Amino acid sequence: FSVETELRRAIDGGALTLSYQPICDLASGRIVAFEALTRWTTERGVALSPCEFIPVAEESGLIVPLGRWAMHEAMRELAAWDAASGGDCGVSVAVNLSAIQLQRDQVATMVRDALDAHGVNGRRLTIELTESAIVADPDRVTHTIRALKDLGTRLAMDDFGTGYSNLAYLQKLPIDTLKIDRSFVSGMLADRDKVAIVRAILSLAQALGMQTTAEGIETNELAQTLAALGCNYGQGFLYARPLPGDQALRLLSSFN
Ligand code: G
Ligand code: G
Ligand code: MN
Ligand code: NA
Repeated sequence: FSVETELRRAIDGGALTLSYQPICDLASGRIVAFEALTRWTTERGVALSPCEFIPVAEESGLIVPLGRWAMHEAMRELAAWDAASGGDCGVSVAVNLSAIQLQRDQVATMVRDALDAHGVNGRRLTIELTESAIVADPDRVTHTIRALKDLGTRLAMDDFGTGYSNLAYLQKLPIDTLKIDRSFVSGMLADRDKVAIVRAILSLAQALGMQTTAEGIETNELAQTLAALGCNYGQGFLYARPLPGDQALRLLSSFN
C-alpha cells in the first residue's frame, strides 16, 4: 500500500503524464488517431509501466480519479493540437477505460464533463474497453455503454481475442472497432495459426460491420500483409512508440 499512497500523491500532484501512440490507416499510411497511455515517473525517478500501476489503481479504487485525470488530460491535449493547427487537427484520441470505471453509473457524466471542459466533439473520442469490462456485469455495462455512445463517442474493444468472454456481447453492444491483440499480430508472418486467428477476427468484424485495428505492427511487411487481408488500421513501433504530446503533434504535422 505504499505504492498506493505514492500513486494517490502522483494523481493529486501532477506526476502523471500521457504518451500518445499513432494509429494509422493501413492503406494510406496516414495517422487517424492517437491512443493516450498513462505514464508515471515516481518520486525516486523510476518510470513504472502501466502494467505495474494500473492493477494497483484498480484494486485500490484509485483508477477512478486516475481515469478521470487521463480523460481530461487527453481532451485538453486534443484541444491544444486543434488550436495549434488552426482548427480540427484531423485525428481522434483513444482513451482506455477500465472495467471498474465502466461499472460506475457516473462514467458517462465524467466523459461528458471532459468533452465539455475542452470543447471537444464526442466524435473525436474513442473509448477503449476490454472484454473483462463487459463480462463483469453485462446489464449495467450495456446501459453505461449506450450512455457513452449517446455522447457521440466511438467504442473499441481492446486486446480482442485474449479476454475471457463469450461473443454474444458483440451482437448486443454498439462496438465500432475490434483491436486485434498484439499476441496474434507479432510473429504472424511465420505462424499459420496466428494468421488463421487474425483472418477469423477480420471476417467476424467485417460481417458485423465493425472496423479493425491491428496492434504491435513492427515491420512494413506485416503492415502490407494486414492491409491485404482487409485490416483497416494499424498501431505499433513501425509507425512510432508512444510519444509526449508535443512530439505527437510534430509527428502528425510531418506525417500526414
Ligand atoms: O503504455 P503501455 O503500452 O505499456 O500500456 C500497457 C497497458 O496499460 C495497456 O493495456 C493499456 O491499455 C493500459 N493503460 C495505459 N494507460 C491506461 C489508462 O490510462 N487507463 C487504463 N485503464 N489502462 C491504461
Ligand atoms: O494493451 P494495449 O494494446 O493498450 O497496450 C499497448 C502496449 O503495447 C504499450 O505498452 C505499448 O508500448 C506496447 N506496444 C505498442 N506498440 C508495440 C509494438 O509494435 N511492439 C511491442 N512489442 N509493443 C508495443
Ligand atoms: Mn488500448
Ligand atoms: Na490497452
